[in-house]
Amino acid sequence: PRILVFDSGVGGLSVAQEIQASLPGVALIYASDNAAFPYGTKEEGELIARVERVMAALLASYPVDLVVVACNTASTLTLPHLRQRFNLPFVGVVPAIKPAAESSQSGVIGLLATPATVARPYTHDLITTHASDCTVISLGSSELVLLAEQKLRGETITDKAIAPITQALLDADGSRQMDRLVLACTHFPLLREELGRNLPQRIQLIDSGAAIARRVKHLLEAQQRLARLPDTPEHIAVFTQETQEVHRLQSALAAYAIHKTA
Ligand code: DGN
Repeated sequence: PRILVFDSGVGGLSVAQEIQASLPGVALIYASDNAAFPYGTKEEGELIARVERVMAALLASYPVDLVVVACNTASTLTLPHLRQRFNLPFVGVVPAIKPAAESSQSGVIGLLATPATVARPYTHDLITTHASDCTVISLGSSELVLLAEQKLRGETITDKAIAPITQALLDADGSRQMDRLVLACTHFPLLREELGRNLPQRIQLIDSGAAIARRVKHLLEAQQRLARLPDTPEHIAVFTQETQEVHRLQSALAAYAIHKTA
């Protein structure tokens, strides 16, 4: 089987990594819509149209068994449209508010996402449904998305760059009770180390990657697609725009055994 893992940039690699760990024999097509990066600042109608158009082009070139929309910003908006238009299973990545609320001892959880995801009705519904008895401290950051992209291009991300963001969360949590932080943008687990270094130890970072990998495995099993898998499937990466930046990603992609196509 082949899976398409889709994001605006490199954030979906945090999800691709979890899928590779749980399903080592499944081939991945990693698709980055870098021509339209970042998604977090796009108007809603524009983003829906963009994602549908790019998805149609990708699926025409790369037939796959399942699509993972490895972007919270796109998933919280476009999934119903994609499911209606394409006859294929779509797995979306949405904020891990439920596990965070369930495991929090203090009842105070943080939500770190793009400003778009923080503002989405979908996200508010998740909070009402799963965290109604919690205090949720939300912070939207576009800066962190850029920092994750820079890290994968080989740059060092300093505490000086991260601290203003983590400090804003801590300031909002004046009572110092937050004990879970939902990383609700797929770029952010790529900065897990840097974020962790700048937050007190009591705050556990929670993302959706492992749950997505479980869901993908379950769906492929149900379709009986997991028999006789190759030992080393070929993973490829495609970009909607060829830029200098894409070339600088080569070694990061190689670390995931993903090869860029021309
Ligand atoms: N990786 C995307 C997400 O999970 O929301 C956001 C990246 C972006 O385009 N802003």
